[in-house]
Amino acid sequence: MRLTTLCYVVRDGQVLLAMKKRGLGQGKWNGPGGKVEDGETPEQACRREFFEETGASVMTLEAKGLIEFVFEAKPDWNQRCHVFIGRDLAGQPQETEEMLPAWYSLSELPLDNMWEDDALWLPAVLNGGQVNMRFYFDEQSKLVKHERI
Ligand code: 8OG
Repeated sequence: MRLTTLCYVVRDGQVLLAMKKRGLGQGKWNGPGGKVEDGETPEQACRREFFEETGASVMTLEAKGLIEFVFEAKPDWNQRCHVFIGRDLAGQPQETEEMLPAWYSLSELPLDNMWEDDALWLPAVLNGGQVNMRFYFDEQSKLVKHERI
């Protein structure tokens, strides 16, 4: 299964999200992140992806758990995703070829324009919690079931 990362930088009651401009999840708001390359730790991959997608560097990362995304009709898309909360940025997030970053209030997450499962775990993680869950999606990338892992 592909290893991936997600990073949510939190500052002053806001979280940095980014709208994915291409590929899996296009048009959705999400934390920056992506594939862990060979020889990288999830934390290294998280820092690299964050920089590639926002042009800023995240200084401090806190591991928040693991989520498995299972696409039964498209096993190539299956992922084991390491979730991080980030603090302290060097540089200003800016639009890149892949993502358009924006700060959202922690109390006004754009959940209608995020992956459907995010509503089930992201608020708790942003509130200091951990996540260890598996989500199953059908061929239209609709969430069909979930379980704790
Ligand atoms: O390398 P690539 O951008 O294709 O990696 C996919 C990214 O999309 C990775 O950061 C994880 C993220 N992603 C999914 N599904 C879901 C989901 O259901 N919720 C969230 N928040 N992110 C997801 O692939």
